[in-house]
Amino acid sequence: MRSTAGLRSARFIGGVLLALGAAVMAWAWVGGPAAIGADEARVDIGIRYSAFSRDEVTVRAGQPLTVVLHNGDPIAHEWLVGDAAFHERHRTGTETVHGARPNEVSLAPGATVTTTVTFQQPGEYLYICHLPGHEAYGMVGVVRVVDGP
Ligand SMILES: [Cu+2]
Repeated sequence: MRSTAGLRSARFIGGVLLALGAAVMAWAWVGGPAAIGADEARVDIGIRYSAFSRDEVTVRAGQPLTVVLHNGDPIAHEWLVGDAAFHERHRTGTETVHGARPNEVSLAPGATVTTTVTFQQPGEYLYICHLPGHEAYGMVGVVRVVDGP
């Protein structure tokens, strides 16, 4: 009967919409801020076409932030996070390879590096790739550190 078919089709469309809603919620969860309130926050930051996959992360002061960096480009990049004075030093710096400090990461082509940084003071700390031209191209993001619990 035609009305039954119509009802089935309405149910089917409802099911599709529910699935879409769930997918959007899952996406929003993955793309949302780092889990504030957890003992440790963890985020993935990919690099593709000289761009960070996310340009904002929020954590609480004193909360360790683990960052999994994946360089999907065939060229090297950096992930250097700190305050304004830190970036001024690195803009004119001569250090070519980083890795000894958790807030300074060098990424070879295709490399995945995991680092953990903890900010004790609330504020905004930029992360930038300081290889020549990359900052101007837009390889900049920010860690927003909010007051602890
Ligand atoms: Cu870069």
